[in-house]
Amino acid sequence: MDIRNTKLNLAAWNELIEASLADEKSEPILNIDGDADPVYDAIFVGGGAAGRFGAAYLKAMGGRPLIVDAWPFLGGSCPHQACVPHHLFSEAAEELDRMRWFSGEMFFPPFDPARASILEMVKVFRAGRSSAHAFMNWQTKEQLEVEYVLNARATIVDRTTVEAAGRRFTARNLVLAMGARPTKPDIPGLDAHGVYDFATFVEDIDYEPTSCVVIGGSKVAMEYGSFFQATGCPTTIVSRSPLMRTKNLHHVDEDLRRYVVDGMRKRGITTLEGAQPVAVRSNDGHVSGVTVRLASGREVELETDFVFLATGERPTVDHARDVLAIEVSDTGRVVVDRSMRTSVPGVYAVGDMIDGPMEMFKARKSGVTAARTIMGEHCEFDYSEFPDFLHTTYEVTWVGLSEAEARERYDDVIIIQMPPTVAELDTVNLPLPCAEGTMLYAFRKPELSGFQKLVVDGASRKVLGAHHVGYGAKDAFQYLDYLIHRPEGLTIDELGWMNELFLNPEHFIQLSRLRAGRKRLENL
Ligand code: FAD
Ligand code: KPC
Repeated sequence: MDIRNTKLNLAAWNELIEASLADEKSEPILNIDGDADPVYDAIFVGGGAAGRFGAAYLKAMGGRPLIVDAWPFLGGSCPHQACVPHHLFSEAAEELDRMRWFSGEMFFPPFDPARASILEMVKVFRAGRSSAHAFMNWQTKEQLEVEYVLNARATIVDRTTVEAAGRRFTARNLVLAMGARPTKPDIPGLDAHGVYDFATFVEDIDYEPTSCVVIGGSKVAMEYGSFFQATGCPTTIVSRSPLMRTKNLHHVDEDLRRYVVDGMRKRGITTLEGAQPVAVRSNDGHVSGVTVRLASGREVELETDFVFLATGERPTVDHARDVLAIEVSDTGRVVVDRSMRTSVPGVYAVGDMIDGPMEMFKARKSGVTAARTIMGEHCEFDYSEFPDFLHTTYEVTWVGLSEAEARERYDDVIIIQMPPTVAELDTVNLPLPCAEGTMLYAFRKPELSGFQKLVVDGASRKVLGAHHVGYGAKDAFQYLDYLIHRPEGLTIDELGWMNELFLNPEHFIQLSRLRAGRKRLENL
């Protein structure tokens, strides 16, 4: 279907996307300028966050990009199967958590678990997700003026040629932006009905689970496990590593970790750490349980009708590696330099295909880095340091060094913390942090009101790290990340002289101000 000269509105885009998704034989969607030079500056294979942002930037700089995507929409896995459903489920978990703790108190009705349906939330997501897709398609065509071919799998022919929708496209450069897909662990029994990963969960689940076993200890395991438990579906997480100690999370502070993981257990989640799933059992084709080898070596049988796999993702590299012979690391990531160049001249790789965190900031900025490099700018992107977050029923946010890391590197580490660690002070009853988003907890269930820690180098007075459990701090941490990683850093004096919008989610500005007057800093 050629839509080049048609201005579809959002409803029309929504309808076209839904119809294309529903019909395997649906036509490709072409937005191609047939009058322009047939050789593009770059073809982006994949129009997720990495490909879409790269293409938009290249166009903004005066280049001519083409995006090819197998899905009938742009934006990729984030709005279709990953970040957006994750946030929907995590927000539901937060609401449900409050409703359960305050069931029948104040204005809260008695909590009715029968109304907290996992299946219903998935259906809410499925019914609404194409609206964002529709906007991405409209914006990319009408505002960003990027050409694309959608609903068409690309075949890479060589480093300048791609086939899609029965046509051949050529470009001076190729940008691989094909993302990653969930890995399937090597456990017998995973083919049974009732076993899902994050992608098949939103696509296929067709019944209401009554209990859940999550396999894996990733962020996705903690996030989805917290949601399942919050709906009233008893959940067990089976993880080889302790939660939040998996190797792809950096700078996790131990006090923050303890608050988070204890909080999950307090809410009824069973965590089996150091444990290994041995087999998934089924009955009449539907999953009935998981055999698990515990850290002690003893095997136990967990009864369940729902298994959720959260064992990570692997980049989609096979096709590009086979055709182009690009270098791929042992971990399955395409090897690139800081400008996103692969080992093959003129071929770039971005987003989840390359090393580093599989996160949106890296996807989008790596796409932009490739675009700027192609357009002749010197551009390097170092993603070794970054702020991070996850959800349980809380929003958990951190940036910079943990306290332990800081103590390894600096002699005079100062901690500003709420609630503070003071021997024999009954902080369990302290309604602090009395922060935005936790006010009801602060007044009625003080121990649920979150945790905040700032790590400072006493000698230079520079902030080294910040750690937060609560709600609404993610925004601040994006800017803190920038400030503390500047060459000049951010001192406690500068932080304490900022203007807080009281009552704020994290109290670091006002707490810093209480200490900044001292020549020799002390803990608070
Ligand atoms: P994708 O978005 O996966 O795009 C790849 C595109 O390539 C797809 O559209 C695909 O159709 C296309 N493609 C592949 N092969 C071909 C081919 N041969 N021809 C044509 N097209 C092809 N990150 C955050 O920052 N915040 C979050 O809250 C967050 N939540 C997440 C929750 C979950 C459950 C998961 C799994 C991930 C989450 N992430 C989050 C990570 C984030 O989703 C990814 O890092 C990001 O989407 C990667 O973008 P990408 O463009 O590299 O890949
Ligand atoms: C909600 C939302 O922003 C949609 S997901 C983003 C896809 S993209 O802008 O291509 O990174």
